[in-house]
This record gives sequence, C-alpha cells and structure tokens, in this order.
Amino acid sequence: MNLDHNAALRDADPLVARLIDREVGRQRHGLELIASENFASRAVIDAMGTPLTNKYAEGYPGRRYYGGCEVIDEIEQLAIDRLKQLFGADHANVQPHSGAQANFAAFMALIPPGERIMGMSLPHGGHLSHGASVNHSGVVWKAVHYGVDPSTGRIDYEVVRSQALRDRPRLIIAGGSAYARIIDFAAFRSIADEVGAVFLVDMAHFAGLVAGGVYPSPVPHAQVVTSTTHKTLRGPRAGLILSIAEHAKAIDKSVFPGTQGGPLEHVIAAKAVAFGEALSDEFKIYARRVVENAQTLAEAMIERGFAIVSGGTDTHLMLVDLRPKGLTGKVAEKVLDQAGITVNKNTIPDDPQSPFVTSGIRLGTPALTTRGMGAGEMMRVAELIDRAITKQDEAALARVRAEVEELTSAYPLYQPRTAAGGRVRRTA
Ligand code: DSN
Repeated sequence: MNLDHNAALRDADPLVARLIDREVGRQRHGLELIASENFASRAVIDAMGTPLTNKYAEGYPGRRYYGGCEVIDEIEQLAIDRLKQLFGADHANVQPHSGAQANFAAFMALIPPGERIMGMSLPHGGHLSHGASVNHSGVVWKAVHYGVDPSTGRIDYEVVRSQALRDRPRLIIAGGSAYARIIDFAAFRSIADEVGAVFLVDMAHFAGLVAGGVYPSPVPHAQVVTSTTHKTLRGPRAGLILSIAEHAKAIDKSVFPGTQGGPLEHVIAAKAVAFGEALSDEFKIYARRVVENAQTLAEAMIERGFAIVSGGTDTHLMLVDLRPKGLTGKVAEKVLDQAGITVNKNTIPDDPQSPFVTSGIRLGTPALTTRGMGAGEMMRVAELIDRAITKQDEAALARVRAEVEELTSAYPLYQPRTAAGGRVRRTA
C-alpha cells in the first residue's frame, strides 16, 4: 500500500486497497497540471480518515440536535476561528460539502428564487454553479452572463457595467474556473452598488493565493465569499462560505437546515488542519512559487509557439489556445494522458469548437509546486507537452512518458514512513 496507514483497509478489502494504490501511483508518477487540483498534506489526509466520520452533528457549535458533540464543537470552532483569521472575515461557515453546495446555499440566503443573477459565462471561464442553464442555479434563478473581451481575454468592466444597468441583477458573481487575470473586486462592487445588487465572489480557484498574499483579497469588497478548500488552498475536497456579519444568520440557516443535513466533521477537522497550514509563512512562499511557476510555464509555452489567452497569467493557471498548433483540446488531452501529463480540455473565449472538443487546454501549477518543482522543471514541462502534442506517435509518447517518470521520481509524493515511524521526506 502506498499510504502505509491503510493497513486495515488492505486486510479487509484488498480490491479497494489495490484501486487506491493504483490511483496514488498515477498521482505519483504523472505530471499533474489540472489547475483545480493539488496534493493535500499527509496531515490533512490523516484528519479525514478518522472516526470523526461516525458522528452526527446537525446544527452548529453549541447549538446541536445531537448529544455527544462536545469534541466536535471544539473541532468545528477551531476550523471557523482559523478560517476567519486567515481571510479577516466577520463570519465563516465551514460546513459546505463542496464549492457548488456553498454557492447554492449562499445564493438561496441572498436572493429569492426567480430573481436575476449575473455571473461569468461558462465558455468564457465562469463556473457551472454561476447560473449555467444545465445547473440548478440556472433553473432556480434567471441567469445572465458577462464574458471577456475576446481581443484581450480580459473582463471589460465598462461592458459588465452596461450589462448590469440593462439587466438589473439582484446578485453579481465574480470568480470562475479559467480566468487567469486578477479580478478588480472594487470595480465589481461599485457596479453592484450602482444597480442595487449583492456582490458575491467565488474565490475557489485563487483562495490559496489570497491566503498566501499574492492575489488581492475579495473579502473587503464582497458581502459574501464562497470557495472550495482543495484547490490552491490545498485542503480536503470541500467548500466554505465567508460573509459580513449582516448575512451571517441567513448563510448559516441556508447551509443547515436549508440545503444540507449532517456536517462532515472528519472533513471539517481536515479543513482546520489545512487552514492552520495556510496561516504559516511556508504557505506564503508556496503561493508565491505557484504564481512564479505559472508565469514561467506560460512564457515557455509561448516560446514554443502556443498562444495563451490574455497573453499570460497573474495566477496559478493559464488557458492555452491550441489553434496555432492545429489541434483540439480533446485530442491534446488524450495525447498528453498517454504521456503521463494530466490536463483538461477547455473552451477558449468564443471557441469555434463545442465544449466536448474545445480549442484549448487549461494548465495549472498548484500541484507541481507542492511537489517542489520550480522554474527549470516548468521549462521542461513545456518542452514535454510540446513534444507529445507535436509528434503524437507511440514511440515519441513512450519517450516522453519515460522522461515524465524520471522527472516525477526526483520529486517524491506521499512516501511511506520509515520503520521508526518518521517520514522519509516531506513532499506533500
Ligand atoms: N471543476 C472545477 C475546475 O476544474 O475548475 C471547478 O469546480
């Protein structure tokens, strides 16, 4: 077993244990470039795999519907306190099971069903849960969307303002999944104030960069901020909501009993651990390196003839326009998978291809930076991507795969503990 604390699982259910082994092996031996993924620390993973999963704790610390919550209360309160400290927020709810759940609960707290919401359009880098027609957020509320200026790849705040004045949304959402530039939260807030809307920021992608001080905080500008905890923030797979004091009660009621039942206290314990890690000086260095690595990777990709939407990145991610290379995102994703390089196909603004095919791929550096990789490795990654995509034949892909193997072996991930119980080396 790769994660040595799984001995009981290995004995009880070797089939599941072997499948987990295979997935850990895949993570260990591949180049993980999916911008929304990261490698949580052993401490975070250990906290999740505990008997805290056994406990029902509907309600909030000090106000539960079950007995025996005295320890759980301390754990959840610790997570809340650390989260408030991390982002300087008035109020924090750590119970959302995911980012989409956090968004739904927050929207329900802020605006009645049937009202108008305005978010970034999915094909321009937004998120499903910001009112896409296939998501319940686009069914429960009337959604309108802004995009980016296709010529710059950036949000044009004057265009957003005109749209907001025309459509009069009750809620304006900033944030998305594939926008590589710093968002002007003050500009959004002033638009929201002008049209009488509430302003919500979904910082899921860049929460870790905000925590690390390399991306402006939305907290002073937005009435409500939602996030996942597993992307740049490097915690367990889950969500959170921050708000100003005025919305605290409504947010809490909307999470429980509004949209969720019992909180996942084992995951909340892991959030507490992750927030503790994010408060450290080490995390600030990590966040800075994530952005430096993304900028180095973007430059190296441009030097190799790829186009990057908006010409670069201020964050952990970039959107690569593959049209100059004459192939689609779907083909690139598949070819790179064969070479052990994991990316996702992604639409580019005004993409001529369907969302199943796309003209782009999204690359991100949070995971490789956690492994310890730096500028030299980013240039090598660009070279490996270019070679795999350009050649595409089996022999070439096998050679790239061997080099990926060599590169990842130099940056071990989730190494077994030594017999004495100590760690061989902390990599993630
Ligand atoms: N699906 C996530 C991403 O990859 O960005 C967002 O929820």
